[in-house]
Amino acid sequence: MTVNELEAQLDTICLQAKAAIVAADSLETLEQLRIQYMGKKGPIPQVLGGMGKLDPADRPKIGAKANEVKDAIQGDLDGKKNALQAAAIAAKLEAETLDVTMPGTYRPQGRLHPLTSTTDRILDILVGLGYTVAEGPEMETDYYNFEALNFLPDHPARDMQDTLYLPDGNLLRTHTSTVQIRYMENNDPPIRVAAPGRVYRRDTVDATHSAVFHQIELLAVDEGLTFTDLKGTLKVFLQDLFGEELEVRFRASFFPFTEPSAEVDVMWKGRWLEIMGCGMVDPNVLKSVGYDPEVYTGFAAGLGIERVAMVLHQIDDIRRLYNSDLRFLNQF
Ligand code: 2NM
Repeated sequence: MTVNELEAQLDTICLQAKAAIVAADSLETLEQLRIQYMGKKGPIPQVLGGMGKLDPADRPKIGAKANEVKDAIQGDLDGKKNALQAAAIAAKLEAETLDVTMPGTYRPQGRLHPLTSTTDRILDILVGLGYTVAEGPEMETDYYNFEALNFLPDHPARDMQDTLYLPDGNLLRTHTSTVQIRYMENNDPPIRVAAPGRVYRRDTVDATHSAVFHQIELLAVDEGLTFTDLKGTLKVFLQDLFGEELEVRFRASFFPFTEPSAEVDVMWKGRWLEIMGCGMVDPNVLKSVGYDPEVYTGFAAGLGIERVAMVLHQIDDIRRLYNSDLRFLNQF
């Protein structure tokens, strides 16, 4: 081979390499080209190997030419590598762009069930009056549901027609007074306690009756509490719940666990509406929890949460509160 032929070979290698680098479209392809053209087994060392038969005076010329070609190819490899890396970053940024003008994902607004908001509202008022909130089991014994509350053994409410009995002889509580008994057993007077919760009656369901409904009962036991304290407490409570100007009246009634007992009516849209039951806790009830009725007196009252919710929101059928119809619930 002559000097010219070797130079021509180096020029060809250089042109081929440059063309291949321009065409490379990924960093992987570019790395393969680097190994192919710049590696020890590449074409340039091969050309240099062909210098053996050359006049020693011509060898430096070819050596210098080979170095020029290597530098030119390396320069192109570096330039292309930078370009491909920049393009990769630009593509990533483009893909990750957040378009803040896109419409958001629609999530329907949740809200409290009217029974929940009514319960919360009533408990807020009672807590404001100094009452503690207490809860208890829905499955109860005859003792907590009836006996401790001064129901005589043959009281009609104990009948299977009114109360849901379980096969083991226990029952589903018919009022949350059970919670008051448990609370009195575990706390000494003075006490102020409010018991919200689900209660069960063996009732035929219609627009105003449900076999499962909700009650809040309140109980205060202290030295010297009188019917006057009961009336004042309930009047303040009801005026907070229904309005400052509300007219309230008490009518004599009967409950096994209170004596005297009364129904509480409120004047609402021009008529008297029965809204609560109440009374002075019967001495027998105080005795059954170990309170001395000669020292302590108490008053208690109970209301149905459904009834309050129905009055406040003009709901005509109690069943609307249970069948989870969103067209109804969305109105609250
Ligand atoms: C009512 C009406 C009158 C009441 C009585 C008691 C207890 F446990 F102290 F005896 N708790 N709640 C009571 C009294 C409940 O609901 C209509």
